[in-house]
Amino acid sequence: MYSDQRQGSNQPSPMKPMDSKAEKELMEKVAALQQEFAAIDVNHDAWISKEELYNYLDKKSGTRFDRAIADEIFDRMDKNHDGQVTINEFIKVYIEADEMLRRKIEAAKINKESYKRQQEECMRKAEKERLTEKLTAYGIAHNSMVHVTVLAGTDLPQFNYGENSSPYVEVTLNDQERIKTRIASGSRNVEWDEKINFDVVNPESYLKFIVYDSRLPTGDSFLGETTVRLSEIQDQNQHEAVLDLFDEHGQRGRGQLHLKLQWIHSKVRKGYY
Ligand SMILES: [Ca+2]
Ligand SMILES: [Ca+2]
Repeated sequence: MYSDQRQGSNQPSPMKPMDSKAEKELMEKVAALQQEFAAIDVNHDAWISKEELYNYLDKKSGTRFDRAIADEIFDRMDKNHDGQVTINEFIKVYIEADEMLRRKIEAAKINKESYKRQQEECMRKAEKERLTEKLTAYGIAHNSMVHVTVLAGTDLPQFNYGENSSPYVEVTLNDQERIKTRIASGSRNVEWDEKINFDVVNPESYLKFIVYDSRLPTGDSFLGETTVRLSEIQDQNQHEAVLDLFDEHGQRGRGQLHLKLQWIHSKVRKGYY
C-alpha cells in the first residue's frame, strides 16, 4: 500500500521520517523558547537582564524566588558573562539541558538493557542446570550428599567410674554405610569436631549416630544413640542441632550429641517437595 503510493507520486523522495520528525520537534521547541524569551524580556530590547529573570521567576512561582538559585540559572544562561542573556544564549542552554537529559535517559536505558541481559543469562544458566541435572529414581540429584559435622557430646554416661572415657561416634546411613569418628578423650563432655559425608540416593534415608566408649577392657560399650531423617533437613540449609541420646529401650538420659547437618540434593531447587 505504502510503496504503491510512492510509485504514484512525482514528489522527490521524502526525508527519512526520523530526521524530519526530530527537525520538526526542534523547530517547535525553538519557537516555544522564542516565546518564552519574549515573555521574560519585558522591555523587548532582545536581552534578558537579571532583574527581568527575577521578575519572571517571582511571577511564575507566585512568591519571591530564591535569588541564589536565580543567579545560578542566570550565570548558566549568560555564556559569555556580559551580564545579559541573548536569545542565542537562551536557546543554547535549553538545547544543552535537553541534550544532557537525553544522554541521561539513554544511559539509564543502556544500564537497564545490560541488567536485563545479565538476568536473562542467569535464567538461561539456571534452566540449563535444571535440564541437565541428573536425578535419581527418587527425584533428587545424582550427586546428592549429606554433610555431617559431629561436634561434641555433653552429659555422656560414665560407666568406668573414676577413669576418663574414650568415646567415639559411629555414623551410619540407612544402617548400611558406616563411618566412625576418632576416639576422643574426656569425662562426660567431649569434642570430636569431625566432618563426615555420605552420598544419598534416596530422600527417605536416615542417619543413625551411636556413641560408644572404647575404654572398657570388655570391648566397646554402648553409651547412647539418636537418629535423624533426611526429610527433616530437606530445605538444604545448614542445621545445627543438639540431639538427646537414647538408651537401648528408647529412654532419654544418655546425654546429648551436638551436630551440624546439611543435605544438598539439588543445585537448582530448594526443598524437593
Ligand atoms: Ca530586556
Ligand atoms: Ca550574555
